[in-house]
Amino acid sequence: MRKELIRLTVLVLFAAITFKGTMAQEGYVPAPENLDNREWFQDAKFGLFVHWGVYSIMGGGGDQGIAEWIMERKSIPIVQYEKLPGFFNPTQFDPAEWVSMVKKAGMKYITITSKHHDGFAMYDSKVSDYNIVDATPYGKDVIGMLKEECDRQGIRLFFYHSQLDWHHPDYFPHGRTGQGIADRSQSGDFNAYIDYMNTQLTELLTQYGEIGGIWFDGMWDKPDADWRLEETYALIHGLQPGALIGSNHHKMPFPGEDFMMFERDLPGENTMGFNNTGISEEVPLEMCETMNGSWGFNIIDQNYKSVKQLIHTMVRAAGYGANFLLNTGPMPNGRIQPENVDTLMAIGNWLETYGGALYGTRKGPVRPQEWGATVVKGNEIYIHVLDHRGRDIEIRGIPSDRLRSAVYFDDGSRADVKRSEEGITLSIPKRKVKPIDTIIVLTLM
Ligand code: FHN
Repeated sequence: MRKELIRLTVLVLFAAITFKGTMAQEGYVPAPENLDNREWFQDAKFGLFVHWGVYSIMGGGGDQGIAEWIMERKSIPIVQYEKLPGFFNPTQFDPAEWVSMVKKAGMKYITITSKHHDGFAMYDSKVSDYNIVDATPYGKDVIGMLKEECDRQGIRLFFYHSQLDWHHPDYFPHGRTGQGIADRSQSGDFNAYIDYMNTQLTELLTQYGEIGGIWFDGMWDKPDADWRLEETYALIHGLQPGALIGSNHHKMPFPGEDFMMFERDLPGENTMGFNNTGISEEVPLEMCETMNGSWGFNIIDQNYKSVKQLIHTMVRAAGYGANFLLNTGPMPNGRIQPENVDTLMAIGNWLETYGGALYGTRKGPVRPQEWGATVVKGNEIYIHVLDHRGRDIEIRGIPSDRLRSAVYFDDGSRADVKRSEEGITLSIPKRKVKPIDTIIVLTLM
């Protein structure tokens, strides 16, 4: 009887939050703390994306380009895939080590998969046993452990949460992916699935204190389905008004979304073919990128991007006003690949010297160009020359009539900058060119 009463009270509370939230969501007006967090987010510039799940055990199964998608790419039946959690025992997971690494890399936040498309929850979920605490020999809530450590070391934690689910029986009708997984249910109530997802989100927003936000992915699987977005977003903002919501749906942001992301593309540079919907001027931006070609751990993928390449992408992203969310796929033992650690430490070293020309900035007056990018902070414009090629650089769009001084960022020596009608011309002598990024600071009146 008492149990039943508690259950009822929880349900009523859940309904009340949802209802209140739904009302509040109409004509969404971000709460003051949400607006503050948007500023924080834009100042932060650099975060770690983490794709970690039971799929890491398979390490891509010997194929390039497969990792967290292995269930669908190899058409593994649910009943067989469900054996994976039984082998997942990341005894070497050390959240303190992860978070220290993130700090040394100069990153300010982590976005980790709470659930990917395989439907497995990497945290202590009460609504399903298909989670790390109930279904693995490890039996510990890695998300909770990571959150505690993030709080201790001053790093914000976001959750990547997949709306697409190849495992849940009510994720029906099926979307365009996972068609080959033979034993998926052949009927189901999609509304019940959304209820389940919202309950999991409620857990994520109530079990771990204040979080950075939710990074949604997977709506593209069923673009025409009724995802009840308003309700989900209102639920999240009702529970944590400051939490930032973003969705990788490859469309312009919907009401209730607080940032816009671009997958493996600089904003507007649609090399992937699906990032072609424009760039929002209303909300902060973020681009995510892999260190090799995989999101989850892939044991054969050695196609690592160089430190220089990654820093260049980060700087260009900043030139578009976008954060850089750089991914790692931890190994099944809980450790981060040493190759990734090395890369992150090298980026961190660079940021230690040059971070002042990046953190806290906003996009510059000139869109990124082949030679580099510009960003601004207060009355300073930072010109990041990434590709010098030994020639003068003409930059149109700099308000040269307001130019007070131009110096090199690293040693404060005078830079050779000539004003022109339309902007400036920069001459950088060879001895001043840096191997990664030559930065000139323009101070305006
Ligand atoms: O399918 C996912 C993929 O596994 C990964 O999570 C990336 C990260 O941006 N997003 C999806 C594809 O758009």
